[in-house]
Amino acid sequence: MHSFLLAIGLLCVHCAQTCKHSGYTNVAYMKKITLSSYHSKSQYPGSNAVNGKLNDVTASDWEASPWLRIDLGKSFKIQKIEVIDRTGCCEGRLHDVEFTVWSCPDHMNSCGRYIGPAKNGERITVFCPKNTVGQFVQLQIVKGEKNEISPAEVCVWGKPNN
Ligand SMILES: [Ca+2]
Repeated sequence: MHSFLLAIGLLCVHCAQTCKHSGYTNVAYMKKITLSSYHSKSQYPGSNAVNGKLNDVTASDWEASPWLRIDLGKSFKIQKIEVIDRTGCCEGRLHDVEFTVWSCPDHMNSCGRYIGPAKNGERITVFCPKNTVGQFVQLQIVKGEKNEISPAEVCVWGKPNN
């Protein structure tokens, strides 16, 4: 049963980058990721956050306020951001995440904050305010002294801004 559910989960994420969802698609899939620091860039590369797989993670090093940033390549209208937490261990490391979207650094848009802590494999969804537009999406842990940001996957639901 577990493998069946996992297969369904993988199918959904795969679907996310190809299927229409009320006109929105996962515009983060296979885009460029930057982390504030890396636990191991070769073992847990940033690309693991947008590769459509739920059985891997990217991981920052330990720091107070680690962040993960996605460059969507161009501006999109963004409806919501989803984060799928890691499985197997350490799921509670995802907590107090601030979600921010912007194109120009002098105009940051907040899409809200997730308090948590997350449960094993939990899918977290934050909805951005209406008409949120941006090229960059950032997740940052904003509480505590020693944190690691290490999601299994991040999906950004957007559509062309034109
Ligand atoms: Ca992944």
